[in-house]
Amino acid sequence: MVEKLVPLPQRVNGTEGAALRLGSRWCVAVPSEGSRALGETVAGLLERLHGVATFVRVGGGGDLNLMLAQLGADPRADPGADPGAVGAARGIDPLDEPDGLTREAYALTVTQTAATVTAPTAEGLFRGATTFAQLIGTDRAVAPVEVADGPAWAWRGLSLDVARRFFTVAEVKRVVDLLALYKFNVLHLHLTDSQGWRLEMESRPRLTDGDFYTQDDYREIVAYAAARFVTVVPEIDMPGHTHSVVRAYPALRGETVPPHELVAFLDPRAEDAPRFVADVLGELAALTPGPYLHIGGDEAFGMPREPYAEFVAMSLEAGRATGKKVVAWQEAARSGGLRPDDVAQCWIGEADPFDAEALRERAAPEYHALIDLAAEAFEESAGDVPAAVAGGVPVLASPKGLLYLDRRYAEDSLLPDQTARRAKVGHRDYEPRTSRELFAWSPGTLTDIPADARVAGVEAAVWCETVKGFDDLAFLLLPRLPAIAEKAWTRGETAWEDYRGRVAPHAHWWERLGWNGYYRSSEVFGR
Ligand code: TNX
Repeated sequence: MVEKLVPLPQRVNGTEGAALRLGSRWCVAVPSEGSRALGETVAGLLERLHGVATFVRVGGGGDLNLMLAQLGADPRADPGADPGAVGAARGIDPLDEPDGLTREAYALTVTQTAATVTAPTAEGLFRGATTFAQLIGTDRAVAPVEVADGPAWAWRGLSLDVARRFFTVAEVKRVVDLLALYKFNVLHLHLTDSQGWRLEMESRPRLTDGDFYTQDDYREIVAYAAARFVTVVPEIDMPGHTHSVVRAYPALRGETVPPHELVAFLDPRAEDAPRFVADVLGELAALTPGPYLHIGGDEAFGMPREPYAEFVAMSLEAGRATGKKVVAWQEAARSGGLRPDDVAQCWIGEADPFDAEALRERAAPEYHALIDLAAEAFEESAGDVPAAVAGGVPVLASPKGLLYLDRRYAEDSLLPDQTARRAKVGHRDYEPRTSRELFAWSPGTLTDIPADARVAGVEAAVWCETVKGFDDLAFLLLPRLPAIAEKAWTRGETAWEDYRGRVAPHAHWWERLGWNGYYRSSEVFGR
């Protein structure tokens, strides 16, 4: 059964004795009324993965017992603080000091009579429960085992592009389910881009003229994620990627004429710009219990340096005025405005150099000027991450060569009819890679990140220009996302062959969670 665990825990020891044989109705026991909501979330997960009715009891005597206690202590000796308002939309800071990593640690013991997760926080209990869920066999037996576990990296995220392709609240919840199963703790929502602004703004109603989340929808997503200990980090991407903004509020374009029609940026000197930035970030902060706002800042191609820096400074100030910390794409670090409690998200990587020549050859002539602007911008980006590191700003690793999941697969499919989709889904400018190739790295030794950087953690991204529906999303995320979970959670390196064998049986759970569109990779599932 251990052979199905992804991400692999720190320590797993099989123990003597008979297996735990689960019946036809399961019970999750929680320590107090205050943690009933946590129990319900865990019960729901077990039901959905295994198709067995599961109820919650306060006290002991469950098939799965969740016990709040310091690790290493007798679980009964110190019931600890109440896990509190679990299920309420609360905001966890993945980089919280001093107990960042230990907050998610847990111990799991399975004996012939019951399973018990012990952890000092509700979050740790939840992480341990997801491990238990993966240990249960199709025969409902669990081999006796002792697991001691905790994450290698504090920030383990996925950025979801709901701007290029809108996903319904129910679909985003499905994404959260997947994140929770693999112990991710951040859902970064890329809420705005040139193609659309996807969150209702009471102060600027014209922004949302297509599919969008009402503020209540957004609250619902945040609460659902919080119940699974996933913090939503919402992004409003400015000053570039803003056709949707200037379409609705042309005055924000200011005097500067962008050098290409595919480029749009906001002018910090436009009369309404400061109020606009303060209003949208203010509304976003008010809706977001988590401690971070992402202010974007990427790819403002062709925007002169000075207004770009001014705009970023304006966003930083407005973001901080809400009481939140700020995350920004690496370009925003260039002007030195980020602080040690902010986060710089590093995405431009050596693994995928921007090859202007090759792109020009393939692109129609009207794109050539744009490619040149991009090339210029990427050249300048070399100093971004060193600037962040020099300023003591933690770096979030999202190198696109490894962590952008809008990349086509190179390996064959088990099913011939998936070949057509394989050619369509995923960014055409990226080299296709096999799942195995994408497994060959480790967060501690990324060449794109200076050795003296404070690494916040790892965040994958799935950009959705090529995604036409939920099945396309499933196709890009699975089977690759769990591999990233293993990089982010597991300490030390694991071997591909071993990993492949552990993840292949998960396809059954993906289907149960509504992810039937996953790629039937021959490399992962065998031929
Ligand atoms: C770069 S990553 C972008 C996105 C695109 C993506 C395609 C980043 C900060 N900007 O706007 O969707 O490449 O992979």
